Amino acid sequence: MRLFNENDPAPNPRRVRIFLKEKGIDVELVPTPLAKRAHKSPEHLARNPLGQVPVLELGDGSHVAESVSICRYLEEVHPEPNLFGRDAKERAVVDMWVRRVEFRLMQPVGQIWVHTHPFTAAVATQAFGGQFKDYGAANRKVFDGACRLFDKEISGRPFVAGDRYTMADIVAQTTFDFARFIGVDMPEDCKVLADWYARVSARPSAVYEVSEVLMKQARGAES
Ligand SMILES: N[C@@H](CCC(=O)N[C@@H](CS)C(=O)NCC(=O)O)C(=O)O
Repeated sequence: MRLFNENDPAPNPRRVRIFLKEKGIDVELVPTPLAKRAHKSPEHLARNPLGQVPVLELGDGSHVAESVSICRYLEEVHPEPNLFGRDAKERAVVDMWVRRVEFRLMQPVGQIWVHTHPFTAAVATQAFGGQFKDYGAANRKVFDGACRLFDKEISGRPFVAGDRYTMADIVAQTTFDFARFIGVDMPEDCKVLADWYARVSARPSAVYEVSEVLMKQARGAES
């Protein structure tokens, strides 16, 4: 197996790398530098027509894209430690929280990134004819509201989907790391969420390799 990968701060390949570390699975990482448009090369488009990373290449040469789908495959072939739920109910609850993170938290973060951040101005021009800055900025309110919902919902339990670490924590952690990178912090009153974030960030799998210089540039960038 090989993983077509981009390094931090890219949040989606990071989900898979954290998952691999938590499972103790060793997979060859194939650099696919977004800055060099490697993800839009004909070779990569043949692996994933959406021209995105991560993509997992299986032993038979076929490919699976979408970070959560890749992790589901890895869970099937390496069941332990379990990260998607042990029985019907736990699997449903983990899935519910993964979807809530993707739709309620990652979605506004993505809109803020694409429509307000200078790093994505060229991409937005190509995709939408320019950035819709007011729309992007309005998503900060949506993100704050989602943070408060998570803060309330996870109070009284140590992890996003219950009493143990699961895929829902990985998807949430990578979302908050990326949000922080682009200058979007969780509201200060979200104390439960902040405690959870500190807890998952202390795990060995959570190593986040972004230089101080890049972090400062990204967080300080004026939109
Ligand atoms: N839903 C996909 C999202 C993949 C994605 O957006 N990857 C980013 C890197 S973090 C990417 O390839 N961006 C380049 C592009 O969309 O053109 C997943 O979960 O894997």
